[in-house]
Amino acid sequence: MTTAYTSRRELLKQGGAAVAVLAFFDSPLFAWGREGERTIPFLDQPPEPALPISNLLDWQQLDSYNTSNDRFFAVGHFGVPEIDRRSWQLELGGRIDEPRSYTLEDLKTLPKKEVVFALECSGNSGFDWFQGGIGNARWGGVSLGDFLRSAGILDDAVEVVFYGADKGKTTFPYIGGLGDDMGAFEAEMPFARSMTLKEALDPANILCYEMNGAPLPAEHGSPLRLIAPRWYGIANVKWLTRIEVSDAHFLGPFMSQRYVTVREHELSDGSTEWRRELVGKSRLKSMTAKVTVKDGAYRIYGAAWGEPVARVEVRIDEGPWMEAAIDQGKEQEFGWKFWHLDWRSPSSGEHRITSRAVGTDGKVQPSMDDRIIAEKRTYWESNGQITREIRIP
Ligand SMILES: Nc1nc2c(c(=O)[nH]1)N[C@H]1C(S)=C(S)[C@@H](COP(=O)(O)O)O[C@H]1N2
Ligand SMILES: [Mo]
Repeated sequence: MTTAYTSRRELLKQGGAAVAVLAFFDSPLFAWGREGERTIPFLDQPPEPALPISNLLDWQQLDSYNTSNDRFFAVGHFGVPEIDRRSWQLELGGRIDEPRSYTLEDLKTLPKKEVVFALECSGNSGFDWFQGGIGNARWGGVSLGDFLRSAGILDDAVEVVFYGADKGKTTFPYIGGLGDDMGAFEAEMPFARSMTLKEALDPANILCYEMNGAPLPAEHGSPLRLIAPRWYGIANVKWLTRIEVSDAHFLGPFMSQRYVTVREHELSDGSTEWRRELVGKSRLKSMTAKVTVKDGAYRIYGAAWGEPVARVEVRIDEGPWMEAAIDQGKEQEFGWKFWHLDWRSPSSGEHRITSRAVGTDGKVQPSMDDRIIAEKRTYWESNGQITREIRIP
């Protein structure tokens, strides 16, 4: 497992020069870009957001590897809950030796762990106005796995459920079995998501109380949130109040009604099968951020994330795929990668720029007509290749 902390320690073993170079490229001093270059605006600028999601990333302004806390996008389905930070405690219960409550000070006595992780909303790129639901930060906290294990997990445990302090009305449309004897009803429920016990024990997960070295801000889940670096934003439960180790499968509304991908899947005999799948693990993706020019030399910049990225390729119009150079984030297992490609002598007029990430497992970010994207009838998990349009003067 690579965290910011362990990778730096590993680098120390490799010798001072490498450390100095990498530390420089990862430091705020490394300006991503060329001095004095000018951005050529894309023709396809996103319209005003249709939902109250604050701080959507403005891709053309992207210039620092970590997104600052006050510019990081925020999503809350039931608003930001009011939490009294002096009396707040985390409850741990269910299939463990003994239920217990923890103050933030209790948690801070455990070893601190940091992870650099690009957190993306699973709805990002699902709408034309929603292209900036992503940010990259250094998250600090304690290992979730170590925390759970220290409580003594019982043998029959299969899942871990994470509850937030934020609550809201949920409509249950129809919960009947044979016959519709149980009609729709409403109930007030806290935001909650679960993972299997095995997924929860992934050493990458942390119970997080710090963001980019500062206390976790209110809108990002203060005082404590889950950071689950292999997952979309939805699994990263904010404002934690309770963790339950369970012997049953949890089916909260954010795992069964909302955040479900529906596909109209064609079977080999030509018939159609409707598939409903839970939105969970993040997917391989890339995005072109901006095109700049300096003294007539054009350059394309972008980012890639979602799964371990081996390389990024870019094509102009219907041309060949060209490999981009990765500038930043190489040594971060879960951080986004910043890349660039020099665009030699573009002709004047309109052009289309498409990027695709290639995973370390050889997987390629799907094209828009790949069936995994084309068969989708919902906007979640929109990791198809994104094309941006530009006019070169
Ligand atoms: N308790 C709680 N946690 C939550 C949510 C929420 O509404 N309530 N929204 C989720 C979603 S959909 C996303 S994309 C991320 C966003 O995290 P951020 O606001 O820190 O960017 O939080 C997730 N965690
Ligand atoms: Mo989200």
